[in-house]
Amino acid sequence: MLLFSTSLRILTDRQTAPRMTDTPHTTDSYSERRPDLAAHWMPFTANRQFKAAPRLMSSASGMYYRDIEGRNILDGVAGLWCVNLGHGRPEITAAVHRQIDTMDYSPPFQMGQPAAFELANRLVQHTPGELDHVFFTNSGSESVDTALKIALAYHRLRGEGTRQRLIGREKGYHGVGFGGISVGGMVNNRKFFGSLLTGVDHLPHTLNVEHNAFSRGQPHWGRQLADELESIVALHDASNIAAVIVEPVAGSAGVIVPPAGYLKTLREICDRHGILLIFDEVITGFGRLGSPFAAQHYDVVPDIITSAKGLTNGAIPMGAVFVSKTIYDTFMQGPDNAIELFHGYTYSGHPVACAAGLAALDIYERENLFHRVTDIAGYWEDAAHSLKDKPHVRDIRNQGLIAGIELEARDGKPGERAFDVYLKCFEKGVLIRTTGDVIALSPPLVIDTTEIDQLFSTISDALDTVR
Ligand code: PXG
Repeated sequence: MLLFSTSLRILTDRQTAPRMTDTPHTTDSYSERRPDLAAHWMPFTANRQFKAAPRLMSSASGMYYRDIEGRNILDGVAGLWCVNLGHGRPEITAAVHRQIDTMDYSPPFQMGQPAAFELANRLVQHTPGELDHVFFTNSGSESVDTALKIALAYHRLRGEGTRQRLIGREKGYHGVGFGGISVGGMVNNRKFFGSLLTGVDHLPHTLNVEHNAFSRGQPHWGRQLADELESIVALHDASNIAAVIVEPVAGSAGVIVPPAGYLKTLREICDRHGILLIFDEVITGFGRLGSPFAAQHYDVVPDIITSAKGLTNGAIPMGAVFVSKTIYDTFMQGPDNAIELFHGYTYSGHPVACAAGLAALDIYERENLFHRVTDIAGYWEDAAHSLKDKPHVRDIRNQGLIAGIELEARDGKPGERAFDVYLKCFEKGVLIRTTGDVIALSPPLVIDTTEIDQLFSTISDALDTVR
């Protein structure tokens, strides 16, 4: 009897529960009220400045957010480089709802659930070369740490356990785990946190405004910077180097596009010395450059790709690390009952994240969004470079559906001018992102030309008014 009444109650709740898609603007929702801001320590945020003048989003649909004041805000950055399909895709909402309703969680160690296998099989249809195995994580940072650990363990399994050095690049961003900040090259993300991983070295970054200012797409100067890897190999000896990790296009450091030929040269040098090449595609993956991955766009196949963000359209946290068949097979040796890799997360391949990933992948495929950027990249490039003669503009860089507009810094106050532009754009209903004095743009891949015009004309007006 008790059982019967419980299930009856659940049924009734289900029947009367409002559908999520019907409720984004209800006034009794906590998302509409201004909360007490005290307790939340916000990430990568000037907490005191923000809390004195908060910007609070309450709903999102398509290309637009709405904030709690009811203002529509064009999303020029796909949330944070992640909402590639635009906001509020009903198929993703429905898939997440269905999955959480059917099975909220199941442990990923020594057992599985079908969606993780299905998602892995579907994803590797879009990866380059022989990158046909997937390890699931919950973020880009975890993907990076996973990739670095796989690289180290791979060499050890092959009897080359001296290959322990990891090579990153100046200005690189690989998330915030200790592995990621060690190979990363953004000083503020490193300097507070002690001695980091040992045995890390860095390539020089490839940003050079003197040679390459206002390059459209890939700059022509700078391929030779990849040769610096040979110097690093000469210094440490290849037998001590496990992997090189780079972002194909650096995002967080302010949009740094690889010089023509640079990534190919890195690949050649890695091949020559048995070093694994890892592409961190957390922002370049999932259609951002007009191919599923930057690896295809640049025609350079790495040994490992790290990803996250666009994988689930940002709806549910998830990351994925793609590894080559060679790497996977190296682990699949020894006794069948031995765990091959002592690594994983409670939420690796979480069923709800997998459901979001599968629904997102359906949309990428059905709407051809892995390739859509090729159609609009030219318009995007022209629109970005139309700001060339605006006040304070020092450089404009672009690739795929990414643009970076670098401003001259105010004397002694780096980042302040760009942040003023950010605030002005927000007031005018456009969300951009700034990193230092670079405005970084990366809208959802579904942006149309009218919205591109709105984005750049708002920035243009803001540049005319900031001092
Ligand atoms: N690698 C790369 C290349 C990234 O861009 C990460 C790793 C870490 O991902 P998670 O999911 O752990 O945050 C990122 C994240 C920005 C900005 O400056 C970019 C990211 C994160 C925060 C801000 O636009 N990318």
